[in-house]
Amino acid sequence: MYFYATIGIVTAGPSLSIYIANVDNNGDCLVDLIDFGNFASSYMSDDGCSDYDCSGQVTLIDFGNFASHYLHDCDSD
Ligand SMILES: [Ca+2]
Ligand SMILES: [Ca+2]
Repeated sequence: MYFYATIGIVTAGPSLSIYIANVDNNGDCLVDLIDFGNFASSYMSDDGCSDYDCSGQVTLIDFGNFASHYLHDCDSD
């Protein structure tokens, strides 16, 4: 099965897999210590789910992005 993703006017695909980098990586609508544990386990790896700036590696910059959303929920801006 192939997937397509449309963001604004850009359509990407087909792709066999899609990585969505989201600081709420367990999808419970709260960025908390559980998400930090998941982030920390991928630190300095190439895990696309924690590579928020799409640099190819999970670094301190990605941690900064994570930290700026810590304790945000689905209603946060
Ligand atoms: Ca979460
Ligand atoms: Ca990165």
